[in-house]
Amino acid sequence: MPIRQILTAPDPRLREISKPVKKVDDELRALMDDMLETMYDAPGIGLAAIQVGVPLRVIVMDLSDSDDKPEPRYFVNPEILDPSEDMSVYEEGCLSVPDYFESVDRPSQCRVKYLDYDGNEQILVAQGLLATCIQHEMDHLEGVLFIDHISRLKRDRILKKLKKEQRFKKVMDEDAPTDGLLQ
Ligand code: GNR
Ligand code: NI
Repeated sequence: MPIRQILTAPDPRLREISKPVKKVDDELRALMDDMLETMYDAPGIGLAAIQVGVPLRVIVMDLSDSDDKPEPRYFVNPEILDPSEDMSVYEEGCLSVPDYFESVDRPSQCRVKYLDYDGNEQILVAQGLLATCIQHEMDHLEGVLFIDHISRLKRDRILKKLKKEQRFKKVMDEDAPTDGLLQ
C-alpha cells in the first residue's frame, strides 16, 4: 500500500471543496488505507483526502499514543451536528502547513454523523482533541486551513516562508546530479 505525497500550502488544490462519496467500496477503502499509511508515516494524527490530492469527503485519524495499539478511525461524508457554544483553544499544526503551530479557537464539543470503513452510518460525540481534530479535518473538506483562523499578518508571514522554502527545494532538485553524473 503506497504512501502518497502530501500537498503543502499554498497549493491551490488545498482550496478545493471536496465532493461527497457516492459509495463506500473497495476502491475507497484502498484510498483510506493509503491515507492512513501516509498519515502514520508523516507522522500526523489526522488526514483529509484533499491533502493527498483527492477531492473526496474522506478523513482518517488516529489519536492513540504512538507506543500503544493503533486506533485508526475513518470518516466518510462527515457532518458536524450541534457544535457547543463553549470554545476550546488548541495549538494546531497541519501536515499541509509543515512546522508551524498556532492557537485556534473551536467549539469544544460536537456530534459527528458519518459513514465508517464498512459504509455503516455512525454518530459520535466528540470532545477534547477528537473534537478539535475532526473540525480541523472538516475544514480541509471545505478548502479551509487552520491558518485561515489566525490573523492575516501571521498567515501571510507563514505563507511567504512556505513559498520561499518551496522555491529553494525546487532549485535543489534541478541542480541535483543525475545518475549519469554520479557514475
Ligand atoms: O497531525 C496533526 N496534528 C494536529 C494537531 C492539532 C490540531 C490538528 C491537528 S491535525 C494534523 C494533521 C493534519 O494536518 N490534518 O489535516
Ligand atoms: Ni491539516
